[in-house]
Amino acid sequence: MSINQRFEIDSVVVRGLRLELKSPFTTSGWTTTHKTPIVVEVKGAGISGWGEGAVANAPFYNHETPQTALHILKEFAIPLFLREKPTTPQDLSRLLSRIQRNGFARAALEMAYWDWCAKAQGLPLYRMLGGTRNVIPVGVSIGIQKSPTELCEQVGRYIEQGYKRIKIKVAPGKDISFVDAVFKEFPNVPLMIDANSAYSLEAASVFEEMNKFKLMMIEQPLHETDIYQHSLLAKRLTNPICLDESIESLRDADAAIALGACSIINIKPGRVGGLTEAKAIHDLCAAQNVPVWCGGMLESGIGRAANMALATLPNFTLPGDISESSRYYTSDIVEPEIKFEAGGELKLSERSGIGFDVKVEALRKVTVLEEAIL
Ligand code: OSB
Ligand code: MG
Repeated sequence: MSINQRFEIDSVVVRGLRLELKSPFTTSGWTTTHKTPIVVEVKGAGISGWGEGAVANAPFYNHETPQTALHILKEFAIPLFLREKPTTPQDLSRLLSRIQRNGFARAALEMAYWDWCAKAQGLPLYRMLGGTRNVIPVGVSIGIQKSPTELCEQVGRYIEQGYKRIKIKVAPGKDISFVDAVFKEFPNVPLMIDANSAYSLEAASVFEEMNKFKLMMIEQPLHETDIYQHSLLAKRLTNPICLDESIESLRDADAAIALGACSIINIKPGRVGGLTEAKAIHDLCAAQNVPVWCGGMLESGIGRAANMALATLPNFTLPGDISESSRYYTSDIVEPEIKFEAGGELKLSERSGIGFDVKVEALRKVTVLEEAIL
């Protein structure tokens, strides 16, 4: 594979978007009614590379917000990129690792450069990343519902649409009865739960109670900095623990695995600072027999397409949170829309880069802020 050897970028455009969700999405800690990603466009040689910083609207998932991502991008990440002129996305990733944390901000630029470089080489992003298949299985994430009955209605709907596993959000008081209701109605459903850091170790006996269920995994039961506490909890559980918020880097993944804090990892390229770090975590997990899957952040098609590419790597053996565009949005800003090839399966495009076109007019309509940096 030839590597792009010249830096040919003329400008970087940052945009703040506002995308209305079809219906509110509720986790243990917050409700989202609209999504506000930061989209980066890297321009040069007649090519646009696109990357989405899928930050949450408020600092309830991790520390970042759209405003902090903009700040980091404009004041630090983009100036470093334009000054140092890295010729590969891996070099850019290394350069950006000088910036502490702020993964979503770094990822927005890094992912845009992956897309640009893949397009410059005429390669699909998934092939450039080293993907080994062009069809990926996906699951769905269902927010906290008012009652177990309403949750079961939703679960039934998504099973019918073909999703290959169901994830339900849980919170203290909205946990065991909801899981119980789902298994009563759908005894064989591949089911997992996600607590988004809502429990303390002291309040974690509810997860021991869940030893009576066969869950695919329990995602992020404790606080993001509770790596040690997760290792204690894991010893008491029959269901595997999967970490999301706790893993912001390869070093975190290494420590969590070594401590026995998790036996599965949810990799979100945004949370870990981009596709290079995501791939490094994937490789470490593969070597340690820790399965991984690609998480989601209610992305637009830009972020979703990159997540699809990442999920073609061989150790992504579990269905990812990469739903169809229509799961969250009435229309997407990419074409074609992200849609199942068959039930619960997404097929990668053989076109170069992320494999989808950004719809200029649709993008303009949802852009609330735009700035070019030269
Ligand atoms: O914890 O995985 C999470 C959405 C926003 C923030 C955090 C999470 C989620 C989801 C939905 O679970 C994933 C998706 O479908 O994009
Ligand atoms: Mg999660």
